[in-house]
This record gives sequence, C-alpha cells and structure tokens, in this order.
Amino acid sequence: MRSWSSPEVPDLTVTGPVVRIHDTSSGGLVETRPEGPARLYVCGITPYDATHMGHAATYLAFDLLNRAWRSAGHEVAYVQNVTDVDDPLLERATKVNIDWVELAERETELFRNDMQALRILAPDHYVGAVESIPLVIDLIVRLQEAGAIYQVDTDLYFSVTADTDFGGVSGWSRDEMLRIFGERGGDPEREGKQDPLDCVVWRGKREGEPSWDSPFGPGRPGWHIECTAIALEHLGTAFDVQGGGSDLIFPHHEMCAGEAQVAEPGQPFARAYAHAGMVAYDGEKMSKSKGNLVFVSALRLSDVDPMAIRMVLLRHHYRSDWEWTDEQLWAAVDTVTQWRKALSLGAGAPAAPVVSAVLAALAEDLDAPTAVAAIDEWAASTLGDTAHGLADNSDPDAAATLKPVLDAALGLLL
Ligand code: 5CA
Ligand code: ZN
Repeated sequence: MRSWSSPEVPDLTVTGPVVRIHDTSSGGLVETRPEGPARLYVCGITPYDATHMGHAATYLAFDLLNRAWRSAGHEVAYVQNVTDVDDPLLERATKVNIDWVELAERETELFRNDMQALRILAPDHYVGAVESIPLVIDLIVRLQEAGAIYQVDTDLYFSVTADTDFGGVSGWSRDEMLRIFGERGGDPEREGKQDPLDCVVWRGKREGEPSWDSPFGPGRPGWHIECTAIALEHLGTAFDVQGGGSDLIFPHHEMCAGEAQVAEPGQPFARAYAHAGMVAYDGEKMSKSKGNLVFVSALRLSDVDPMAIRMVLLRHHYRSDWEWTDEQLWAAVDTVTQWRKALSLGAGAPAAPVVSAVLAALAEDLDAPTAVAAIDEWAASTLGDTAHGLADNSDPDAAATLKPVLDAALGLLL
C-alpha cells in the first residue's frame, strides 16, 4: 500500500543520547539497543472514519521515537499496518450504504494527508490487511503445525495457552482479561471454545461479508494475526518496539505477541511494548464509536496551522491521558507565533544548552513537554533581551542552531 511522503529530516551536528522508553511488559523504562536499524512497528488505523486527535497523538508519540533514534545516530526501519478489513469497517460501510473498499480507501487517503500535514515521518512499509492475506494464511498454517489452532464451526481460533508467556505483555490477571476481552472485539462467551480468551485468526465466510479462499475454507483474517504476520514479515522477531495506544495493550498486543512466540519459539515478538495515553473530549475517550471527535482534517480545513496542532500534542507527555480543549489550540497558535518571532531575529539567548536539553528530554521516554518548556524559555528570554537591547551572552547564531533541532527532533518547521 502507498505510504505518504515523508518530510526531510535535517542532519544534526550533535548526536542525541541513548533512547529510553517505557515498556509496558516490564513496567519500567528500558534502554533501546538497536542492532542495525532500529525496528519499529506501530499499529495503524481501521479506516472507517477521519483521523481524530487521539489517533494524531498516538502517531505523534511514535514519530518522536523515530526522530529520537535518528538523532541518536540510528537508521530506523518503520512498519505500520492499515486494518482495511475488519468488523467495525464492514459495519460502518453497511450502515452508510457504501462499498467497504471505497470507504477504506477514502479514509486511508485522508489519514495520509493528515499525517503529512502534521509532518509525521512516513513508515518504510505501509501495509494493508487485505494485501497481507497470503502472509496471514502462512502464519496460521505454522500455528496449526505447532498445535495451537482449533476450529469452531467455520472459524479458526488461536489457543492462548500455547504461549507459555501469555500475559507477559499486559501483566493483567485472568479476571481483568476476561472483563475487557468482550469490549475490545473478543468473544469470551462463544460456545465451543477451549478457553474463553482464545482469539479468532480466521473467520469463515458469512453472508454479505467479503471473503478470500484459503486452505481452511473461504473467510477473512482475524484482527490480531494481521499485525503479527505483517511485523514478522517486514521486521522479523525481537524487533525493538511495538507501539500503539493504551487501548491496544490487551487483547491486541498480548495476542500478537502470543501468536508470534508460538510461531517463533524462544524469541520475543518485540523487545519493548510502548503505549500512548488516551485523549478524551467532552469527558470521555475520543472514539469513533462514541462520536465525540475532533478531526485533524476539519481543523486543517478551517485554516488552523498544522504546526499549532502538533504543538498542542507536544505539550502533553505521550503516556498521560488528557482532554482536548479549544483553549489549548489557541494557546498553541500563540506559542507558534512567539517562537517564529524569536527565531526570525537570528541572534538570541544561547542556543547550545537548549539543544542539549531538547535532545536529552526526548531521549528520556519522549518527554516532549520538557523539551517544549526549554524552547519556551529560550524564546521568552530572546524576545525579552531584544526589548531591553541584546544581553552580553547573546548568541549570534541562535536561530540557525535551533531551527534544525526543532525540525529534526520535534518535527516543527517554523
Ligand atoms: N487498526 C487497529 C490497530 S491494528 C486500531 O486500533 N485502529 S484504530 O483506528 O482504532 O486506532 C488507531 C490507533 O489510534 C491505535 O493505536 C489506537 O490505540 C489509537 N487511538 C484510538 N483512539 C485513541 C484516543 N482517544 N487517544 C489516543 N489514541 C487513540
Ligand atoms: Zn495492530
């Protein structure tokens, strides 16, 4: 599938520190130690509605990781999927009476344009579920050979007990898993399952649903196995980070890891599992099913500078849950104006310590708010200095030093 066009990342004259990130599986910060290119898999959208601020916040978080790795001197191999066939997409297409393929293509295209406007670096491989069906079928066959697949009617299930480390990603108790599984696409109540937590990997054809031929009869892939198959194909096992929002910790990332670890015993699926907090609006998690959405595309259409949208997101630590408000957007518009003004002066407060502070903050679990605060301070003292005549410690090349770092590390083109 076509990706979007990536903004250029300027080369920096300084190298950032080793990147540490919070790993859900171990419950603490871990040092990333890429061998060769840093390998990143981020779960992509289910394209049945426009990109909202929650999506944007999650993709921005992993964009910061991508940029922090590059600042530290690593190449990055980045893979993202598109869940272009799944229950919510088919249900929406039926409800609004349009072809599901058309809906998926339209919303994926809108997402690409939103990501491009927000200057999110594009994945090297942007891969749809539909185009990956042969990979999914191969993976199911391997799981069958490992004795981890059984049939209920025309559907195939993955047996979670086949992974001796099942539960290792989320660390959740069985009770918690059982409570949440049904709310997030699972079917704990279905008769005939060996374990209520087992997840579907091949859903046999239903009337009115699209289907593809397979050795197990016509049907379509289950959700989790799509990401497992795509990640293993393009990144291999033990890749550096799997990322997504915190609503993917369980069941999605747990099931992906379980399937991969049975197919490739002795290897973890990912070395670390990183999760972004949930963005709320009107007091509830922003979600397509609740309809409390702020769309990136709608703001772009009303002439909001995408760099101001990016600034709102950067002001929140990626792991915190927060609520979108319009006040934050207008404050961010002012910040962007102020920073541009300070940068337009050329000279300013000393830039070298700000560069170090920004790179250090981002390498320490993507702490964008601390990085942004360092630049706020620089801009305030630069503009203040100008008001009172430039101070003795003024740096004649401040803007020229800072601009490439704002661009490379924070993705802000000002
Ligand atoms: N296609 C699957 C992943 S394989 C999926 O979850 N698609 S999605 O469109 O529902 O979500 C895309 C990404 O946005 C996921 O990482 C999800 O965790 C994240 N996300 C969804 N809603 C929010 C929200 N309100 N705040 C933050 N992130 C969110
Ligand atoms: Zn996924």
